[in-house]
Amino acid sequence: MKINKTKNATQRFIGLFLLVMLLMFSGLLLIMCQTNTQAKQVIVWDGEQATQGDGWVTENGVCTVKTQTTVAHSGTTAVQFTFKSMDVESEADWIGAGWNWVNWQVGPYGTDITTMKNFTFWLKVEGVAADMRFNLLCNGSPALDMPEHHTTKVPVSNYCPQWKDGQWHQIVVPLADLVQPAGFDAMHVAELQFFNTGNGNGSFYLDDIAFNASDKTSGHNQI
Ligand SMILES: [Ca+2]
Repeated sequence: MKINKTKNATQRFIGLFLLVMLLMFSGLLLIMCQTNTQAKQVIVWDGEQATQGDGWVTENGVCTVKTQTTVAHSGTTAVQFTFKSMDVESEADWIGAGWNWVNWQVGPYGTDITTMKNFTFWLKVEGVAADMRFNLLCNGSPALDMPEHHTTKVPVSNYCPQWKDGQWHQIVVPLADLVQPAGFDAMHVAELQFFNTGNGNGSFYLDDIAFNASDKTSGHNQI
């Protein structure tokens, strides 16, 4: 009888020990997964957690770029670029803007994208737009906005054909498509530049501007 009691106690101890080990292992796996997920994305502007930023607009049209709290994808804040072509007959009357998330600091300021695979942002369009093309700009010293600071431009429609339907879409662009010229500093990327490349009268709303290292390399998501 005493032998059986000892045996049962030993079995219970082993069972409890295995259960504790299983719980610890599961917890460790969960932490590793969360850490991995967090490491795969860097949000450079969302208006709520990442709030530093300022914009510019071209002068060949009536346009503004600013944060506002009426239309947003996350939280209550998004960037709004409003545009109205001055010459409705001219397709060359493109107008554009930029959103700089280091507030124009010149020098080694910006986002290191050397380990990232995609550039992503959420976009909603109101009114009439032609085509939206965009590129990234790296920081530079002593002058900003030099030719070597610009990636190539890509059209949103390549990644999201229904981008003008008035809904929010997440645009996912492989960084390989945004070709970096010689002299581009991928360790200090600081600005998104975007253009309505023709006649238009409306707004682009942008939110949750980010980079990620996800293997999903192209396309869009919709809410
Ligand atoms: Ca937001």
